[in-house]
Amino acid sequence: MLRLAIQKSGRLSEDSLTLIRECGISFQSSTYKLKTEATNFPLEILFLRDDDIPGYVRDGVADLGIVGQNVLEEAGCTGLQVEALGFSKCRLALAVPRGEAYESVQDLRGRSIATSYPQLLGRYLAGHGVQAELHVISGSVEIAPSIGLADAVCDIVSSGSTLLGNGLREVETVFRSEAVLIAYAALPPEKQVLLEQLRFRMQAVRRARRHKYIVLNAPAASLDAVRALLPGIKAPTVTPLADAGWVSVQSVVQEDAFWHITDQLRAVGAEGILVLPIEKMIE
Ligand code: PRT
Ligand code: ZN
Repeated sequence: MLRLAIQKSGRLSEDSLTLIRECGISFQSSTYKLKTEATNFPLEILFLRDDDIPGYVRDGVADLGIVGQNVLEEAGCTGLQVEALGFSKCRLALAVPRGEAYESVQDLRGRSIATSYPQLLGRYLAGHGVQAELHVISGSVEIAPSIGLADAVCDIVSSGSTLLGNGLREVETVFRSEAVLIAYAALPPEKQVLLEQLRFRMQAVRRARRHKYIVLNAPAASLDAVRALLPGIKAPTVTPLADAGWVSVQSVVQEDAFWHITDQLRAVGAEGILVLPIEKMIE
């Protein structure tokens, strides 16, 4: 039985639960339960504060965990990462009051900076040869300059609206982060096998999210041009339509290139284009 620690309630929780469910793993969860067992995979899920997850996995109390890279790095546990998961993307950034002149990180020499990430920030500043005074606070970091606690802040940013709402301007990216799967370094072989099964499923889910299934009609004369645009996993499926001179083409296309490719497909005569989500994708 694998024991996986995920965040109980916060920004990682919902996406972590969705990923596990999309891996075909069923379990019951409720707000009050701090652990649950899957019904169709040897997996126990623990619900914890995200800050506690790296330590639990480092010490082998949990076999696996899902946590932000920012928390993992700050805890000094980077070596535990086995898989990037592509959600909860954010950055740890330095910000200064909006009206203040700022040219480079050298301007922070001797200034005070409020943060919950002293390790990551300390390493970044040392890397730039800057000595500053760090005020370590555990939350509401963005308020620090306006109440005279610090000259600048270093905190997690995703949309940037919290900085904006507190009269701050983002000036440097200290660290880029996303959710990652982490594992105990000394998993016994039988748990290692289960971990590989879980990773295989997670990769299939993630690959599916990055792709779409596309079905279209095209003049047979355009088939070479359509094939060049839609190489598919191996090759597209091509079937003749009841109308002579036309074919139906089915293939897979990357989500981020989709609109660009669609424009090009239309330019070579494709029509009746259908796009469908893919649930799992195994190459
Ligand atoms: O209770 P627990 O300790 O488990 O949770 P927490 O409050 O420590 O963490 P939580 O749930 O806020 O965040 C969990 C993880 O989500 C973080 O460690 C990051 O890896 C990731 N993440 C992604 C974020 C954000 N986006 C984010 N925007 N974590 C925090 N924020 C906060 C940030 O601190 C700031 O206050 O949101 C605000 C900024 O957001 P924007 O959109 O206004 O820029
Ligand atoms: Zn936390």
